[in-house]
Amino acid sequence: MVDLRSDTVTKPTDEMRQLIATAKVGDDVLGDDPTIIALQNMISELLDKEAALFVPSGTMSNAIAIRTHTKPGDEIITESTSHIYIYEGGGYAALSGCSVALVPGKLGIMTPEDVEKAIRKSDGSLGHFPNGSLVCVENTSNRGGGTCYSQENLDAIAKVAHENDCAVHMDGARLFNAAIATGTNPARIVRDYDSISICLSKGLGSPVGSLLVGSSEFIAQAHRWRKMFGGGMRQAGVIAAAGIYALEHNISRLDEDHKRANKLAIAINEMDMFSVNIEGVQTNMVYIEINGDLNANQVVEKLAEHDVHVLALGDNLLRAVTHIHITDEDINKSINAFKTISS
Ligand code: TLP
Repeated sequence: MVDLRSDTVTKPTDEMRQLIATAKVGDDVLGDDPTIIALQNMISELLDKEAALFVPSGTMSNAIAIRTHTKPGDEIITESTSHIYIYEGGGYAALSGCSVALVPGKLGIMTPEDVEKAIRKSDGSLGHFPNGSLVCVENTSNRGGGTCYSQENLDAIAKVAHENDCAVHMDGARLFNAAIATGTNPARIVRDYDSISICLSKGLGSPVGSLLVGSSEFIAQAHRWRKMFGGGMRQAGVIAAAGIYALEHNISRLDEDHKRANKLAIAINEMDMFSVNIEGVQTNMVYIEINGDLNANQVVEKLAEHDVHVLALGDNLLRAVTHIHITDEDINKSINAFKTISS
């Protein structure tokens, strides 16, 4: 089975399972799980920030970040196709009491000018406006196609946010894909960001877990919100061990996923029935538009007959994502399956 539905489908490899089996654990709610402490220290060092918090998921990590940075009645500013807006159940509203100002993006990427335009302040508005207090930037942008922000743009957005008394959070679920694709040190990418969420359970191949990273003060407050959201985990060193393995072994290999996604994108784009915006294929994702009579669900079913699995994300839109289990052979098999349907 070639499973291109998401990079979240990855399963721990034998080497990773070995570390899971032998991990030293403690009670992390009491603060004494040595493996979690080691993982949190590792990511803080990697991103050159003071502290980090291990959490169950990327969604919870973003939710905790939003709750920590804002007050009920505030507004968050984010791109119109961001995960925080589309795929997190409206958590910013339900869990943080925030409204959202949406910024249009090109392939999911915002400009600092558009971010500035979207920031509304309660002060000076006769109380008409909510208080924009947090800018959220997704890098890579999932719905943008797995696209990367330029460093100049990231720095400028952080500057605009801070000049307008907003904190700036990065949903870096796939930050390391961005780092590898742009050849930039991850610490440099997030230098001006107040908090960063990274996912261990996507391209990095861990079974569970995300990390929220920031200043010691921010993480101390986030720790309290993690408790209230029910995200405190006890002997979770068993999954943190997988995270340590992932950070040590699975970052540099992301380049292979990017090359395979590129090959798949170019081949599919040559077929009459499908088109891919190649400009948007910068990391491990391929968004495919269907031009023929079949809709996305029908194409998904036909591909499944060839044991190739992708996600339908709209009437005419498919997504294929490469990851650690996808080989060159799998890419060839997928190209052939698409060809059969297209012909
Ligand atoms: N993305 C998943 C789905 O939820 C859409 C996927 O298959 O791509 N930020 C970004 C940018 C994400 O893409 C995701 C997951 C998350 C946050 C949430 O992570 P989890 O699934 O751990 O809550």
